[in-house]
Amino acid sequence: MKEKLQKISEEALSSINLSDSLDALNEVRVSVLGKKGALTGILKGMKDVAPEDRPKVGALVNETREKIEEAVNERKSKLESALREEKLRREVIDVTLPAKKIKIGHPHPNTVALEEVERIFIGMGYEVVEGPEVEYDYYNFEALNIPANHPAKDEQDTFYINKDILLRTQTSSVQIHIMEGGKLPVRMIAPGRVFRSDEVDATHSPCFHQIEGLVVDKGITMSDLKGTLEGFAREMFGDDIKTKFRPHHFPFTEPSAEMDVSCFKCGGKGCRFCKGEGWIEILGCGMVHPHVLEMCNIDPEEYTGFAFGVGLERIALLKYEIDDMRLLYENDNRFLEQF
Ligand code: 2U9
Repeated sequence: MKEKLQKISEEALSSINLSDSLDALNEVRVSVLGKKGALTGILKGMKDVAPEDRPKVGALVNETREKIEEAVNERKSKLESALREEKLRREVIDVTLPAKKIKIGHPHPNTVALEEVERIFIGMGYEVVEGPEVEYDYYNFEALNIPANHPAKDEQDTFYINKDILLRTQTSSVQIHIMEGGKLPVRMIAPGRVFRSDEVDATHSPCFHQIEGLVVDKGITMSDLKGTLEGFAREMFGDDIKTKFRPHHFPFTEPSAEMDVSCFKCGGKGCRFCKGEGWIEILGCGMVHPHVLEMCNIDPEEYTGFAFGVGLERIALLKYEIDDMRLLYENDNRFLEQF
């Protein structure tokens, strides 16, 4: 028995010293001290040992177990400290390396254009008002003189949540909410995201931004509209530009017009930028339709108003001479960094 234990002990100690990883060491430990291990096997065989020899053999087995456990623990702490040292060597930080440059972002061209438009209108006493992007069909269409089956509903096809609720196609619904509030006079702009089920191309996107304006007061005329929008165009595109109003049609304004500015690249002679026209279309506008005022409980005999709408992306593209709207949404820093 003594020889058997001696053999187990020698083999175990040699395997322990040869273990080169914690896993290998654990395998050795289990093979000797585990449930089915060699030493445990000896303990299980104690019943076959003569009763008078049992205390001696028991003491010998315990001694061997203690020796092996001690060797395992010693080897374990050696392996662990070697691992720790190796980790420290691998994770050494070179404090002399140059630091990574922190890239500082800057406003998106849309934001720069929006802030410029807001600055100009705030300067003229306008309030900036925002409203919900998810709207009732009533506020987006009906209240703007676009009843069910009106052809304008086709041009402004959008994403419907259900038959009464949709993603707004224009920010005009914000003005309707304000007029319904009944606080007159109104002098406001409503910037925000709008949605249309349009295919993406160089000039269209299913999601873009508008800035709409509304003035309602006693005695507001088309001259107020022209003077205000001419003033805006001069501040935005330069003092030398001329403006031109062309008759147009919108269901929510009567009369309606589109405003062009003389090309600020060529001064109106005609160039690649204005496609040889000498003029660039900037916005749509008109006198608020009496029916729209009536639907908001405003008496069109007492109050009149004008309204306008500009596409924010259109302003940003013109301002920065960008020829494809998609570039504004790709978030490619190499592009955005230029502005
Ligand atoms: C109310 C009454 C009237 C807002 C207006 C336009 C003309 C217009 C376009 C500009 C470019 C839409 O984004 S775009 O395609 N908008 O031409 N918008 S008048 O008229 C209103 C608004 C609110 C209560």
